[in-house]
Amino acid sequence: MWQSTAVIIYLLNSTLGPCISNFCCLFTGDIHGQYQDLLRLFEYGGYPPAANYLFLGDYVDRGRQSLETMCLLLAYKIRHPDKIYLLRGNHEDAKINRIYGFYDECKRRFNVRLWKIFTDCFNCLPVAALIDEKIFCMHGGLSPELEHLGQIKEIQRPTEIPDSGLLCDLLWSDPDARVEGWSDSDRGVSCTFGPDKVSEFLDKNDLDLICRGHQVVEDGYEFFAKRKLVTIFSAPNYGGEFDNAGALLSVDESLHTLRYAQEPKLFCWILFENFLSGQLAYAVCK
Ligand SMILES: [Mn+2]
Repeated sequence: MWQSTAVIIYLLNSTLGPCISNFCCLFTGDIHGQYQDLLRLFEYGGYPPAANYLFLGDYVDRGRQSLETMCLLLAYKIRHPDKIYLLRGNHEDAKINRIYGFYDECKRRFNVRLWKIFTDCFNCLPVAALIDEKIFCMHGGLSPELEHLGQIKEIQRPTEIPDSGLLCDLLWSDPDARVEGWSDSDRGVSCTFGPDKVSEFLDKNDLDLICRGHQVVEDGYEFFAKRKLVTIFSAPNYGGEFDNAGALLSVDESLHTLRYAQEPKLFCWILFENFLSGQLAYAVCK
């Protein structure tokens, strides 16, 4: 049954992952097994199919309930395939979740075979999404090897995550304001990129915004490169060690319409919601 689930997900998403039009949706960052917070997030944003969701990866590891988190998200994916999209994070990888908690949770509560079946499923997940041809989404960030989006379509799935190269960078890289161009990452994997690389990539591909997760940020969201990139993180009080907020990012349909009706390509309106406090912050991205 689980193998067939993996195949269903693989078939439902094209090789680039979702290329969605007119998709008024909530973007969601790292969850990391914080299942109770995932439920609060749904309570705030609406349980599928009441709202559309794009999850940016890192569902498992660190937190205590990776299994519940993954099972609920997959169940929604099967039940409402056009309402929820799950991208792959660097923790949806056997090499990583063997060490950081998911393997142990599967083994303790069920068995190692279950972990292997999840590995097969993770190897099928798409790695990037494109919303309305304007918002480019992935878990980590840009890659020095990435020139145009067509290259992502060529990545064959199922696949493991290699130690370097395009696929690795999409899931592992980070923005760094101190960097110009590309630099080595403190993570020891992949690289960091400066604001110049964000602008360059968006201009070249006629995009408005990069939306990614992967880094814990104090408010649950954080801009970079003059609001051309945003980091979303949805695990509040991450691991019990941080006092960060968790955020959802929503792109509103009417504002989208406004954008295209009045100032084509100029504005991207975004509403940030801290789903724990209910605090709202509005932002306009040029
Ligand atoms: Mn990550």
